[in-house]
Amino acid sequence: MKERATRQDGKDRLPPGQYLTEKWPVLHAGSIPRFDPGQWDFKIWGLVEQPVRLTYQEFVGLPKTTLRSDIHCVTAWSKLDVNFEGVPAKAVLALAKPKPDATFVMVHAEQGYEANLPLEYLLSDDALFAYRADGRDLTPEHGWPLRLVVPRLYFWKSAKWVRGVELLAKDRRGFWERNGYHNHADPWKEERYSSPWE
Ligand SMILES: Nc1nc2c(c(=O)[nH]1)N[C@H]1C(S)=C(S)[C@@H](COP(=O)(O)O)O[C@H]1N2
Ligand SMILES: [Mo]
Repeated sequence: MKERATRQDGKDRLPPGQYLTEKWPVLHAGSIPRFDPGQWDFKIWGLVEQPVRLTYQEFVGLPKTTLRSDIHCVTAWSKLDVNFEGVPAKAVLALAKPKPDATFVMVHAEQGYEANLPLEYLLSDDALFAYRADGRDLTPEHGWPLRLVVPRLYFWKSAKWVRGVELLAKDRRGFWERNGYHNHADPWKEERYSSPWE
């Protein structure tokens, strides 16, 4: 009974140093990009058998799913049980057939934003390219028309306004990772900050 109460409370789902919020703060570098459905595309390239380019219509035509995720921002707020709707990252990547030596990805978003992570996080069942949250289209400030959701890492890895994925044999640092954030970013290990040379 006690454990159940705790779970409902959400405390056992709160990583160390985080506090719960009901609100959904907006955080990003730069400005909110303009979305032009005729120009928008989504690309997968690098270490793949079959480089892929999808138009917006093609992307939103892919089989979709809904996933309930907790999100943890490095600035210490966490929000539980967000219902994201979109396309499983695993299914998107499968279109390009990653080569066996692909072990890392660089996620590319508008205005040159990049976030790096091990490929296994995108191949796991909880990673989603999302266009809706809690029953509504994502708002522009939360990443419309498409954002990544990787719930097991701090939220800066979940690129908003995402436009593609590059598959890599060797890790390379993304935007925040070059600017003092941790390269790996596991909230349960409090991997918040690091120097670029570490
Ligand atoms: N394209 C892009 N995506 C981004 C960022 C950014 O600066 N640009 N910031 C990241 C950071 S630091 C966080 S905490 C989350 C915040 O997402 P939210 O504004 O939807 O809460 O987006 C991430 N995705
Ligand atoms: Mo963040």
